[in-house]
Amino acid sequence: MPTATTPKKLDMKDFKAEVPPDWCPGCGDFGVLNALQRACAELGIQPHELLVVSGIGCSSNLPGFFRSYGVHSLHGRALPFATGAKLANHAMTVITTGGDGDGYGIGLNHFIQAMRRNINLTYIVMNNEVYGLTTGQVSPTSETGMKTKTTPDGNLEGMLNPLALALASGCGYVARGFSGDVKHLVKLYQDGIRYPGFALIDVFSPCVTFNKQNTYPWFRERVYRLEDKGHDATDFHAAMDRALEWGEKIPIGLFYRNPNPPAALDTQDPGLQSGPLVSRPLGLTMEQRAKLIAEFM
Ligand SMILES: Cc1ncc(C[n+]2csc(CCOP(=O)(O)OP(=O)(O)O)c2C)c(N)n1
Ligand code: SF4
Ligand SMILES: [Mg+2]
Repeated sequence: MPTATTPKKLDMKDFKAEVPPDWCPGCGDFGVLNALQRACAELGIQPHELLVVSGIGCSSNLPGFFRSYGVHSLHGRALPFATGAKLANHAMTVITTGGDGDGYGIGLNHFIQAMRRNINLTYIVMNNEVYGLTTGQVSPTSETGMKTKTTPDGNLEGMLNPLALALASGCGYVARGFSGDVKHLVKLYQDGIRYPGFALIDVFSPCVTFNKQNTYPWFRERVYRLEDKGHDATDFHAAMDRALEWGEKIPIGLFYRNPNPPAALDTQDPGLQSGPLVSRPLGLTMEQRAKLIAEFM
């Protein structure tokens, strides 16, 4: 029988912020947000137990539209910020969100380092293969030949492959979704949040305003679900083969889940074993605290 202290059953409205999203009508990021609200509600995570950290970009505006603790940090710096927050309070569920430019461009080194360190974070990248917020420049995931504001004669560079990079960097949960398939995305998020280590969910999230190449119909024609093809997500080499697939057909779903997840950094750090740092007494007097705050202000 429910008591006054029994947490109430959540639904996605509990994760809706007062501010409605201001993305362009039809932007893929709506599906990403919607799926995240549903995933968190179904997992029963309370908004106060959750932190969502982003960088800068249209996609990185997400924490403003999501009811939980949130940080809209600096371009490319969401993962370092989230790492610090997780180590300060490892009892908190920490989700990082952002765009392809944010995570795979300016933030690429942080992306690799976070996977190598195996911090227990879930990283959701709204991959629209373009810089949306700054009005349509080429991104590391733009296709070769793609015409953008900065590549009017076509992109000469090769595409970055985030999934292959994640596998090679030791990421234990590697998935890709499509914002046109929200139900599928909810499951990928839930499994990623439950995974006890760094989890990447790259999401095709079309920019309807500045990417006229990788549109909803373009993706709908190509994407297929790995689970419909009998893919074994515990097989690292099979995952790498699928991650390299790009063309007429493009896989989405769970590419890899390490069957023997290594211990995440926060569970190993000796300094964290007696509980989250934020719950421990600082051992400072009020005067010492005031002095420290004054020094850093
Ligand atoms: C240090 C720094 N460099 C550049 C910028 C300008 N800037 C803001 S968002 C952005 C790209 C955003 O692209 P992406 O991360 O793919 O997000 P989207 O808008 O496509 O969702 C850039 C270059 C910035 N804010 N800070
Ligand atoms: S510019 Fe593109 S990414 Fe930004 S809100 Fe509009 S459709 Fe979405
Ligand atoms: Mg982008």
